[in-house]
Amino acid sequence: MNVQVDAPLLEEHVAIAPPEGMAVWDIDPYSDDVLAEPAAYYAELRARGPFVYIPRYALLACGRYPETKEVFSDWQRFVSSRGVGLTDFKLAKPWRPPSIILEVDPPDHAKTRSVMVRVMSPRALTDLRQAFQAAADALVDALLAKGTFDAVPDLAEAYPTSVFPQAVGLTEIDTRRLVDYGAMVFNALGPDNALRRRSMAKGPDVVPWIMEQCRRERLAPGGFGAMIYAAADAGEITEAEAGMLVRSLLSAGVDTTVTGIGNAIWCLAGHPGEFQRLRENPRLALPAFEETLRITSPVHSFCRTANQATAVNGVAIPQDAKILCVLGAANLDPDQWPDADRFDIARRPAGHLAFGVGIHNCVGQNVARAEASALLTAIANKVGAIEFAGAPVWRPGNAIHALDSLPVTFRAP
Ligand code: OVM
Repeated sequence: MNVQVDAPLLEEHVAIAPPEGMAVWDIDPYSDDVLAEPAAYYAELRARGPFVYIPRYALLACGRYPETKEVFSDWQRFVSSRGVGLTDFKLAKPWRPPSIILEVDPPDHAKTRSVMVRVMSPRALTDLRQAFQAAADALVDALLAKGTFDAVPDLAEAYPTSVFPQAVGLTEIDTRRLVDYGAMVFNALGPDNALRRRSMAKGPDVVPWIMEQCRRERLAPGGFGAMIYAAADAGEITEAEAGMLVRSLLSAGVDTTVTGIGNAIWCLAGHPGEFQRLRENPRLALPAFEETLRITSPVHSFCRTANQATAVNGVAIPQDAKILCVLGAANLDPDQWPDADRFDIARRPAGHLAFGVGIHNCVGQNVARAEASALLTAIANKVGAIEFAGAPVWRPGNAIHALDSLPVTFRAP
């Protein structure tokens, strides 16, 4: 594979002039400060209007729930095939061959999507659940014995990387490269900033390794990877397409779940009353995870591109506009969520946008839920209290809102 490490120039992102009458907001949504602590940016984005024009990137952005949902839901007007980051694939070369499920529109999307839906269907996950629970129980026991630890490396990274690569069927597991590839893929969605450059610099080491693990010969029988290659055997997709879909698993399946789990521990450590509720009723593990996703939006934004002039809620959207859909802002929209900033593990926030919405909604969400619910169930059953043991530190990311460090103590009951 041809590894292109140079990021496209900023000018190549520029597609449109400021639309008449639209609020102009001179902000860099990709500055470290905004990315680390986005709450004020989310609120101001919603307050300024249904859409704002951001001159620095010639970009539209939305963060109110109805408009964000509409843009995300309508694949005909707001395409993914021009990329879901700042780079318009019509104007600049993508850094890697585009994903054949994420960065594609119907009708091509249907074929690859249906394979992935089957591979990660609830039925396909039944056998995995016991393995997920056993790994979660063992890890939580070990962390309880430790007492105080950094929940980012020792829990949030340790858990998914202990179960997901096996579920895929990887035979060589290199946690660091898996985590670094996830960071590359998500930071690549932003502008050519320091974050993107630092991640991209790891490409020559990480990308060839990832591509090698996607080969049929590398994948153990019974895993998601082998099931994808079985679809190639059945003639549904080509052998090369199967490799690309395994790449999608490795792109989207690690950083996201690591972040969701870390953010869940942060929420529970910060809300001891909610954690006690979870202990009293461990069946709230999954609802607590959903509420974590709403409150913290591990994937904070994704773009779409308007392939035609259109209007959303009466606002004119020019053809070729890149639209930054700020899922994190929509998930905290007070017009959508009563007491929006309150972390309530029993809220059951149906309709949150953390997994997206529409035909591209997260195809791995059942896997993410299975991992998180196993882990939160183990914690609910075994841990008496979660306390901060130092200040949490957020890690800026061009598309992911994750912790960099989360020192905590697990107390025995
Ligand atoms: C992919 C993929 C899918 C979802 C998210 C993602 C940007 C990548 O198919 O490679 O991260």
